This record gives sequence, structure tokens and C-alpha cells, in this order.
Amino acid sequence: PAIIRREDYRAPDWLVPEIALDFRLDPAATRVTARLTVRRNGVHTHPLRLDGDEIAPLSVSVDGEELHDAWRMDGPALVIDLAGDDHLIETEVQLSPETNSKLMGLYASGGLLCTQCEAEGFRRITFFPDRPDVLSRYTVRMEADQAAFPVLLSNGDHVDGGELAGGRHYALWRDPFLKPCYLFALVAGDLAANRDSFTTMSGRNIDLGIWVRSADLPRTEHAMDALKASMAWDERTYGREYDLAVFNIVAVDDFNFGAMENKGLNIFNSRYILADPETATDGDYDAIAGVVAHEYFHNWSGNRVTCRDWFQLSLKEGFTVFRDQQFSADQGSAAVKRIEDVRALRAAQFPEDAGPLAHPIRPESYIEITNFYTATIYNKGAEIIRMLKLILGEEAFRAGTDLYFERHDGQAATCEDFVTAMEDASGADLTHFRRWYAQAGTPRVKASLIAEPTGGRARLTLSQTVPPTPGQDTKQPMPIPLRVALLGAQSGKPLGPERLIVLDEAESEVLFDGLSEAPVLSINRGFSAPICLETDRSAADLAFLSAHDPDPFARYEAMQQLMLDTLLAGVRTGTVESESVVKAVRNTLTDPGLDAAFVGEAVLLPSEAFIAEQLDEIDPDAIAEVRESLRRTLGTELADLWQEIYARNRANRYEYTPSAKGSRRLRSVALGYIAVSGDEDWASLALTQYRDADNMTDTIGALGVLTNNAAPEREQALADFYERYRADPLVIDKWFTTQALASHGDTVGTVEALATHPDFTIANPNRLRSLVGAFAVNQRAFHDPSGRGYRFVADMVLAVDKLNPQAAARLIPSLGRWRKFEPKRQALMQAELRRILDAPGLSKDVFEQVSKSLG
Ligand code: HT7
Ligand code: ZN
Repeated sequence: PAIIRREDYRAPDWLVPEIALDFRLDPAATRVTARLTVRRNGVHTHPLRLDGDEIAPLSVSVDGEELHDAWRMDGPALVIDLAGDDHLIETEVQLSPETNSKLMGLYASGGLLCTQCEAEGFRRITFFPDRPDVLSRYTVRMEADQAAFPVLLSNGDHVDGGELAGGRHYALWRDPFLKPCYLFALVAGDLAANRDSFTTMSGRNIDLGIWVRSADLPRTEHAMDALKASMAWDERTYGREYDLAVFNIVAVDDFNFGAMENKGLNIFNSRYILADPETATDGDYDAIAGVVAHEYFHNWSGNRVTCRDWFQLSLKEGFTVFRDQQFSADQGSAAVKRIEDVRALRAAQFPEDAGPLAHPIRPESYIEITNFYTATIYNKGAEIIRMLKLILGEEAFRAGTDLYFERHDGQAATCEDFVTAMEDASGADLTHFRRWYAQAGTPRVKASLIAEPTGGRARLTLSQTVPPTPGQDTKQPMPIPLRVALLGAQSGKPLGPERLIVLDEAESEVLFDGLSEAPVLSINRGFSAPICLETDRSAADLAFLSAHDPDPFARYEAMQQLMLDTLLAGVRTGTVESESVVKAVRNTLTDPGLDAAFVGEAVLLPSEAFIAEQLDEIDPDAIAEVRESLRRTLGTELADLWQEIYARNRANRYEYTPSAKGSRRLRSVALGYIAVSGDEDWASLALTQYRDADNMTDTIGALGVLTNNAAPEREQALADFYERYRADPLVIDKWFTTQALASHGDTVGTVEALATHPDFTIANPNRLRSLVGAFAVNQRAFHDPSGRGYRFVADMVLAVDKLNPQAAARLIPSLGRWRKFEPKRQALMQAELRRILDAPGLSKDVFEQVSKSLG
């Protein structure tokens, strides 16, 4: 397959200022007529080239005359030679939405017809220059059977509609804003709306609608609250007001991603809309608010200012993730939100940056752009915006975003445009900062503090290296902003104000003067830079910071580092020296100044995957054993405390408040420790929680603990859960996931059996992810020494690739990390990757991921 390169970018030959689309909708045979007003862009003689994908023209006409031979197909593209500079092109195609299993373009889901066009799905609907720098004004006419599809939605404003003969009806929608075709959307179906309204800061009234099956209406309140809160937040925080008179959201069950920011008509995976306490966890509630906010914020960072080409994807995604993270931090505990975001970055992005699929946030080339909707583009991209804000300061950052929005409104922009706007607004020189856009790999920073024992002076030595990544052997130093404070070793108080040190060289030294006592180093506070940090701080220093650092993230981080050092020493030596960890965890559990949500995060051990990341050669069994041993010790040594915390955090009635959420979280964590503490009643405690729960957080918390440990109650609870929720697909996804993540029993065998369960299907991305995606991150079971786990996932990749290449490609990275494992597993993983690569008819999605993984 062809490699697309950033350096080959050329402005479009032809622009399309206007497009009128006419859909005669039918699940089996939909007719699409497109009328494009095309204009030559600059002086050239190139023909008009319209992208297509699995479509064929039924007719082509130019300026009202049907052409019979003046057009040709070049592969999937339609090519027309045109003499003048302005023409009207009309094409007609026929689509079959009900057999479109790729879920790109126009497809059927649960009786609805809906579209997904980002990144290159519009070419599956009609012939068009499918690139984000071609901006058009859209008019869309939809016609369908009224009984089957009573609701007809598209972008912009509803301008006309009515009944037609033969039980059919139509709707006409016009979007006044110029947009790239990836933001086009339509939905037709039997939907009901939760309607509300929002008054903007300039006093305009916006009609809001969340469209779902009517039975699901009661489960849309939380999403609606989140939408209104997002609209108000974007006005307050970035001065951005919504622009159309209508904002609609539709929930669909079959969706390749989380959601899509189509102009005025967001389409969501139903898991990011539907929630009530009985079926959705606190985590689901948070994710719904985060995704609703994310898609809403795209209206400015993505839609009003879009991307010039797909190499600029992080321009909209990194910035928008940063915005949704800020929003969520403002809604609840900022400290806990930061901990969660860093945990997600370390779980998904750090391994990506250290593996065969590493790429900079602005990649240089791709085969299939869908493979680049990654944690690097999204989450590392957000960290880079966060660093910009930290370096420039709050006010200059806001001046920069104002300038960026003003300068590029209605345009397709680049990452360079964003950085230039930041420079112009702040006067800062960001020449070196641009390296964050160009270089892949997580920088490693070493920090060492040498201090006079009684205070006075201290010297902080810093050095950095950026590891080689595919195609980038040598790197330049990155500008790394480090929030640094020194705490008094006796008093625990800060010795002077926090400093922002930007490490811009390979090595650097910083001097501290006038220290009234011996200092302890607190560095990269708030996770100010996305780096791996190595310090020579002792276990005692880390325990001290975990008890005293006023920065909650640094406090959490010190505990994590202490636990990690203990676990890594355990993997190396076979003995776990648990004393300092037990003491530090006890301190945290008994500190009256800490809230439950923070404590719940702070006392969790680093994940097996994160421990594995630190090692040159991974043996998953050794890691699991050492981790389990420390967990057991924490369970037994602190048994009374866990019991007391478990009892204290019991609620009488469900409430969705930050403090109730924190209590539920800590209680679940305590239950997990009780289960490994040797307490003989743990299973009945878990089963009682499972039975008495009035919310899904407590239900699934108890089910998870039962599933992860040996008890007869395990099977009973799993069977009960299935019977209780068998009619609710989003909850049954949790049933599959809980079993796929199990750390006890024959998980490989269970997962193989579940793949033949009548409720399992590879056609639905949520269900596929709930079983196979979850299993592929279960460190112990997936890496079963027999290789059965690898074979199972590879078989799934091959089966899914025939239906939905995007979904298949997402399963590759777990196998792609083979180089990090001990030799036997390496060989088994490589063999499965080769088996996939040798399969006939592989999609370019899977081909790209597998061939790069084999390197
Ligand atoms: N911008 C949206 C991306 C998206 C997507 C990409 C590829 C295939 C299917 C997709 N559905 C949505 C999501 C977002 O970041 O907001
Ligand atoms: Zn996005």
C-alpha cells in the first residue's frame, strides 16, 4: 500500500464552495445524488479528481450534461477533465448501508441509518475531494419511509420538510458554516429526544436535543447536564460561544470510536451517553461528561478551525483533550483527575512511545490514517498543550488561544499556526518547543539533589536523553518544564516558593540558597512534563514526600515510586522488602486531612503493565507474583484498617456527589485488599455488597473482587449478573470485560469459551473490545506461556479484519510489543504476527500495524 508523506502536501487543485446532497434512504439500496460547485484553485491544468471508496458512479454530468466518456476511474477515484475554472458536477451512486460492516460512510445500526466520515468515510458516500482543507457549504435533502425513519437529521438548521406520496417524507437541512466533508453527518430513524435549551453569553437561545430510542430517554439526563455545563465552561474559560441555533446528539450502538463532533449533529457511541445509577459506574459517568465536553469543545477546536491535513490531527485532538481534561478537573477533584490522566497516559501512551509504533504527535507518514488516532496524538498531544500553558502562563496562553481562533476562524490550519499564534500573543520564542511536535519517544530525565546536611545550599543536577524511535535514531534535547520545590526534611514545610525550571539542554544545574534545613526534592510536581523521571531519592525520602508534599500529585507520585522501587527490587531479587510501603500506606490511610477519592488512588499498586514497562526483559509471571505478594502483605498487615475503612465508607443511599464517589472508590479498593488479607469472610462480604448494591459502581466492584479471587460465590455472582442484565448490552459488555480481566483461574479458557457465547459478536466494536480488547491487556492471561492467548487474539484479528479493519487493527499493539518479552514469548508473539501478515487479502489498516510491529 501507498505511504502518504507530510512533506508531499500540496494545496487542493479544485475547491468545492457548495455541495447539495440528495439522499433517497433505504437500508438495502440508498441513492445519493451530489451536486458540487467546483472552482479551479490557482493556475494549473490538472483534472478534477474525486475520491471514492467502494462506490461506482451511476451517472456523471458536468454543467447539466451527462458525460458518457469524458470521465474515467483511476482506481477508486473518479477523474474528470474540465476546461473552465468553474463547473457544476453531478454524480449519482447507490449504497447498501445494511451490509456496510466497516461502520464508515453510511451504515445501519439498530434500525437507524447513520454516518461516520472522519477521517476518510465521506468518499464511501459520494465522490468528493475527501481532504480536510476543502471547505464547503452543505445543503442536504433526505427522503425516507416515514414509519421506519420518522426522524431525519443532518448538520445545521432544519429549513424544510414534509410528507410525500407512498408513506415517505423528506427533510431539508442547511449548514451555514463552511466545513470539511469529515464533519458531514446524517441520521435517520425512530428516535425520541431529550430536549432542553441553553442561553449563550450573548443571549442567543440554543435548542438542544439528545436523540435515543424512546426507552432510553431516562438515561440521557447526565449527558444533557454535561452538555450545558460544557457550553457554559467554554464561554467562561476560552470565550467561545456556540454558533448554530440547534445542537443535536444521537446515540448509536455500533460505533468504531467514542463519538464524533459533526457540525451541530454529534454522533455518539451509546456508551458515552446512556447512564443511570443502576447500569453505569462512576467511571462511566465521568467518561460521559468528558466525552460530551470533548465533542462539544471541538466546535471551536476542530470545526471552526479545522486541520489542513491529517498530519495535523493533534492540532484538534491534543488541544481538545486538554480542554476536556481542564473541564473535568474544574467539575470535581482536580488532583484525582490529574492522577487519572497520568495513569491513562502511562498505560497507553508510554508503551506506544517505547514500541515499534512510536510516532511524533505530528507524524511524518502513514499508510492508513485511522491507525493514527492514538494515545500519542490525543494524550501526549494534550500534555504538550499543558506544557505550553505552564511555560507561557495563564494569561499569555489565553491570549494565544484567542489569537489562534481569531486568525484561523473558518480555515484549515496547522500545528505550526497554533505555535506561531502562541508566540505572537506572548512574545516567547518557542523554537525549541517545536521539537515536541517533531520528536517521538518519552524523554528520560535524571535528577539528583546534593545538599549540605543542615541546610544552606543545595545543587540540583538535571540531565535528559530522548530514546531512539523508529526512523529517529538521534534526538535533540527537549525543553522540559519541571515544577520543583524543596521541602524541609524536619518540618515538612516548603523551603521557599515552587520554581519552574525549564530543562532545555542535555544537562543543567540549578542552585538553591538560604535553605533553613536539609531539603527533600519534590520534582515534576503535577506531572508538569510527560517524562520518565529517575532520581536518587531514598525510600525514606519518598515515604516522607508521600506523607508531606503539599502538591497532591507529587504526593501520589512519591508513593507510586516507592511501591515501584520495592516491586522492581522484588522482581530482581525474588524478595519483597515491604516495610516502607506498608508504613507509607498506613500513614495515608490514617491521615485525616486526605479525602477518600485521593486515598483510593494513592494506595493502589502500580499496574503489572507499568511495572513491566520499567524492565528490559519482561517475565509477566514474575511481575504478577511479586505484585500479588506485596498486595497480600498490605492486605494482612493493614487488615484492621481495611475493615474499618470498608465499614466507614458504606453509604445508605446512592448519591452522585464527589464525596460519595470517593467513598465508593475507596470502599472497593478496601474490599480488594480484604479479599487478599486472608480474612475468611471476604467472599460473603463481597457477595453481600453485590446483593445490596443500589448502584453499578458497587455491583461491579464486588463482582470484580469475586472474579479475581477463588471462591464458590464467583460463578454464582457471574451467573446472577448475566441473568439480571442480559437485556442491556452496555452492562453485558461489563460482564465480558470482568471475566476477560480476571486475575484468577483459567482466564484464557474462559475467554475462548466466551467467544462462542451467543451474546458475543465481532460485528459490534463495544462487544469486541469488551472481551478481546480487555483480554489483550490482561498481562498474565494474554501472556500465558503456552501462547494460547496470542493465538486467540491473532485469530480474532483475522476474523475481524474481514468485517471491520479499523477494529481489527486496534488489537495489534498488544502483540506488537514482543521485543520487550523473554525469548520464548517473543518467538510465540512474532509467529502470530507473521501468521497475520501472511494471510491473504489483509486490509491496509492491519498490514501497517503488523508490518511496523515486525519492524
Ligand atoms: N474526532 C473523532 C474521531 C473519530 C473517528 C476516527 C476514525 C474512525 C472513527 C471515528 N469516529 C470518531 C473523535 C474525537 O476525537 O472526538
Ligand atoms: Zn476529538
